[in-house]
Order: sequence, then structure tokens, then C-alpha cells
Amino acid sequence: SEIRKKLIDAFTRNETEYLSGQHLADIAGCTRTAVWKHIEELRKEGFEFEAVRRKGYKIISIPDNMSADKITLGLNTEFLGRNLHYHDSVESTQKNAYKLAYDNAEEGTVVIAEEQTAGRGRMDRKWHSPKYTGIWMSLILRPKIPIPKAPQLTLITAVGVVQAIEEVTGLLPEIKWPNDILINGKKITGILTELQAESDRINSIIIGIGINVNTGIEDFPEDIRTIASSLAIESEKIIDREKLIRTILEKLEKLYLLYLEKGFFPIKLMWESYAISIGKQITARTLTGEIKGKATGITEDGVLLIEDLAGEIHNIYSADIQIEG
Ligand code: BTX
Repeated sequence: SEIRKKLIDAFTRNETEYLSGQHLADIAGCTRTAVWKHIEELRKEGFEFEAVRRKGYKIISIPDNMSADKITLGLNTEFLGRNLHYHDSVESTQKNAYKLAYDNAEEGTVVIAEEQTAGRGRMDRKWHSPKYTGIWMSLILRPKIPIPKAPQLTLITAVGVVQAIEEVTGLLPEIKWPNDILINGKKITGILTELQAESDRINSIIIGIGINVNTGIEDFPEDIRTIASSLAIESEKIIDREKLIRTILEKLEKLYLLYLEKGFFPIKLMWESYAISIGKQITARTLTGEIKGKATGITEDGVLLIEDLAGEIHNIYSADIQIEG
């Protein structure tokens, strides 16, 4: 609206000053109550204000929202991200992608949201996805591979994301099997791979990628502040999310095509070069219990191998792992 334009204009011209409610009302030609309502609306859209009694409002930050056009501008891929669905807010991009896949969306379709109100991790855990701060996206792939090989896609994705983060930020992330990307030991990224299958045929694989990009420490809930971090915190720079998305899609498409042509082996070598767990003493917590031992590598299928004290080798298909040293 006109009022809103005038308010934004006043705030962005006076970034260092407090503007009183009355002054803003005069500028915008409305009541003080209307000013307050508009400020509340703007807050919901990601504008941040500081309000001080008797002084008024000061603008702290304007939203860094993306657009589908800006993401695809200069995107150098054949199919990944060519069909891009961009949303301001969704429950979970996995859910949207799942529906699109079910409705036969083409391979390479991508769903991106500025915010997830019910972002998911593995095993129904929550993935915290505050507005404008991260990359919350889901990709639809339709590889013709047997179901047991599907976890390989998580590892391919991890390699692509690490390469893209390296290129765009200069940071050097590490991978913790199977799906965490860490910097300085803190979780920056989570990957969630889900399947749509009919009998023994994969219909689609939905890969969810969550990356804390410009998240400030105060944006994380208390309980994950000690385990989570963001690219901005680690690099002390604001990162261009659109560029990072493009780079991820480009790296990932290359790796995926390489995988379809040459199989998992070349990816396995790259993955191992970024992995922190291999060669270390770890504890793996699975649904059925705990296994302690040395992580000796991953198999061709992306299964983690642990050698316990008795020298017995365990194949770990799914677990949370803790590195002991
Ligand atoms: P995960 O089960 O490995 O990790 C979930 C755990 O990580 C949580 O229990 C919590 O301790 C911690 N956590 C929650 N939010 C964050 C965060 N923002 N940063 C760091 N740690 C956090 C990882 O599951 C897989 C996450 C996939 C997220 C993507 S986002 C796009 C797509 N949509 C969706 O709903 N999920 C995927």
C-alpha cells in the first residue's frame, strides 16, 4: 500500500535515527494506530525494528528475501532447478515436493521456501527453519536404481553441498555419516532423503536439504545453540543464498550424472575425502541399540562399516553417530 511504501521509505532514509509514531503518522498520512499495525505487518515479512519508549522506532534490517527469477538467473544446469517452485512459507518443502512428485513433476523439480513452519529431520525430529536465514529446499530425482541403493543419494548430495559451500564461502566443511555437514564440529546442514516407491521400483527420491546460511546464534532455539552454527557465523560474512543455491544445483547435477554413468565408486572416493568419522572411534546409536568401534569406511552402497573391539565388522544402515576421538 501507499502507507507502507512511505513508511519503508522513511525508515530506510533514516537508518540510524528513531522515528516517533507521530512523526511516522504525519509522513504516511494515517493514524498512529495504523502505523503500529503496518509495522507489525512488516515484522511478519522479515523487517526488523527496534522500538524504544518515547523515542519511537528504528529499522534494524530489511528482509533478505529471494525470488525464483533471481535464483534461476544464470543457473547453469540441464534439468536440476529448471522447474523451480518458490514459496514464502510452507510447512515443509518435503511435503510440497512429495505432492509434486506424486503428480508426475519432472525430474529435477525443486521446491524452495523462505521459512518452514514444520521442517522435518530424520525420524520425525524437527528441523528449525527460520525465515530468510537459510536454504530450505527439496529436490525430486528419478534414478533407475534398486531401492537399497537409495541412501547413496544422501552421500552424493552431501558431496555436492560441501563442494558448493567451499566454492562460495571458502569454508572447509566436513561430513559426518550419513547426513550431517559440520564446520568446526557444529551442524550447518542436514540432508533428508525420502522415497516414493511402488513394489520394488523407485518412483522418485525426494532429497531435502537444510542449510543454516545467514542464521544468527539468537535465531537458534536454546537447545541447539551449542550444536548448530551457520555459514555467516563461521565466515563472519553475509552469504548470497541465491548464488549458493545455484552452485549446489550445478555441483549436484554434475555428480548425479557422473553417478548414473560411472556408478557410486568415484563419488565414494570424494565422500571419503570429506568424511571426519572414518578411521575414528565412534558410537553408533541405532533403533536396536548401541555399537562402539572404529569406523573403517563405507561400502559401495553407502553403508557404514564399524569394527568392534572383538574385530567383528558391523554394517550400519541408519544411526546417529558420535565421534569419540
Ligand atoms: P536429523 O534428524 O539428522 O537432525 C535433526 C536434529 O538436528 C534435531 O533433532 C535438532 O537436534 C537438530 N537441529 C534442528 N534444527 C537444526 C538446525 N537448523 N541446524 C542444526 N541443527 C538442527 C537432518 O535431520 C535433516 C534435516 C533436513 C531438513 C530439510 S530442510 C528442507 C527439507 N524440508 C524438511 O522438512 N526437511 C528437509
